[in-house]
Amino acid sequence: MPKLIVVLGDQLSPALASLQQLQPEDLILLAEVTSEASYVRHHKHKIILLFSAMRHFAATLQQLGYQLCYIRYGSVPHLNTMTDAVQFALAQHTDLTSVVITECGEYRLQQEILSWQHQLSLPVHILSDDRFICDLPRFSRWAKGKKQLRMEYFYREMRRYTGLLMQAETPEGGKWNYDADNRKTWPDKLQPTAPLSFPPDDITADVIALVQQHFADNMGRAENFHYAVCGKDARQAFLHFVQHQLPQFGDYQDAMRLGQPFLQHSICSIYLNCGLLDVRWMCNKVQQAYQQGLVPLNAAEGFIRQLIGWREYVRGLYWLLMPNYKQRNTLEATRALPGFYWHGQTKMRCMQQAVQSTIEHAYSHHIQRLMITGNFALLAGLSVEQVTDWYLAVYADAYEWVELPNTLGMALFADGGVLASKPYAASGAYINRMSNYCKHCAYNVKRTTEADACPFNALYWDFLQRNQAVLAQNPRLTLAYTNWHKRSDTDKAAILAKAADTLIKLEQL
Ligand code: DLZ
Ligand code: SF4
Repeated sequence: MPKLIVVLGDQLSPALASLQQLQPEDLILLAEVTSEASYVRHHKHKIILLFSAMRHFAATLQQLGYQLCYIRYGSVPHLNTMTDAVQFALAQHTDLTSVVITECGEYRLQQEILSWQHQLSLPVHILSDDRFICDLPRFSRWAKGKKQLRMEYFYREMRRYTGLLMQAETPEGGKWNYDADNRKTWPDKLQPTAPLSFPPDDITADVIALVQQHFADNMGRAENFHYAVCGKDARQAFLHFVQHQLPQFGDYQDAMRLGQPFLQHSICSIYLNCGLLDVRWMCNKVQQAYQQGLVPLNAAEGFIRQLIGWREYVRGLYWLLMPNYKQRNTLEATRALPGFYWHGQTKMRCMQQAVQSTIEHAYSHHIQRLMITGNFALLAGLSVEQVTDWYLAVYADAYEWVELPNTLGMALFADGGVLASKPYAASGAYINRMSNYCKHCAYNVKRTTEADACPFNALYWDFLQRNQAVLAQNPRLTLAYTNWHKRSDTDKAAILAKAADTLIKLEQL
């Protein structure tokens, strides 16, 4: 009974649940379709990565002797959606008797897939995505009845469940979390190790030409694409990280440095989230490096926490809380996203650096995303919808299951504290402590109301003042509000006036 096995652009894993059912008579469908390529204005590198990785994945399956229907972008007139692609494949291959797909990563597309049950005259089987360690029923059981869904407790359960960095029931080293050791600033003399980059082969060169032709106005330059596009290269990139960067990843994971977009970050979320890397394999490599004495515990634990803790937790929350989660806007943030999020031309050095690496690489690291572009959006009250669409579009590792909780919940506090126990709001002082940006900035980080004052400073106080009704009772903000209320009325008025002026002139910052 031949089946149609549909594989999506972020499901490029040989171990994918639907491919585990593959029989020689089955047909595998991969399709480059307009709707997926344009539901947000994806960065050019994100489209190149996925189309090229899809073509490489298809070529490997074909070499193994499997039958494929691969639809190239624009090759079939009027074929726009995944549904169109499935109908096209079924019309060409009338012997197929069922459709099999692994559950997808976005609510939007999941609704489309659910509609196949009614639209197609064949049974449709949607399989659980066991590339994640915690399946969705297990996450729901964990969440059930809890007043607060804190990542730390979920993470401990995942450590016990996987046995990673565990000595029987005890966490390695006696503590679950070594984050307190992971906030060092970048030393002047230290040179970061560059992540591995991969020159485009013929397949990628074809895709680059396609993206230049059809997505010319999207963010980024197609010519400087340098990511891995197959599992073998992605694994090599990750092993390079483990050997050369992981030893210092922990210490400096929150640091930022002028002209250094990657520092000791792995950038492997780009590969992991489209299926080129396997989360269990990555964690085992990190654990082995720790056991062999090659990396310190704070680095190994910090990295493994991102994968089996944070990543699995945001995915669980996304599916638990959608579709309502996407509508949340607790702080009523509606201001239009300023143009510099797209072109990077701003005198604020920190924003310019974060947006520039986004434009150049479809990447910026987690502190740039949270404490620079995210923090600015939070302080300025930028539209939750526009900000979340921006993150989903511009990062090569972004799919809604991971992007929405991180942006709407963590960075913008729009869920009112489901995900974070306080808003990650910070003035310029934090950015100055964790980077050398302020030394290279037209604004003065020590000033708040003067003409050259750092915009983050007045906006920070204005954020607290204008959201007082929602935030003042938060125990983690008591000190911040006490400091605000200690100020004289004249000071407060001057700061709020400066913030109002800054918000009017956002485009000129
Ligand atoms: C992001 C993306 C893009 C740009 N293009 C395609 C595509 O043409 N075909 C495809 O199967 N998938 C693509 N994707 C990834 C999907 O949007 C992704 O599977 C969903 O967002 C669910 O995570
Ligand atoms: Fe950013 Fe302010 Fe520092 Fe300039 S002074 S880099 S705007 S924090």
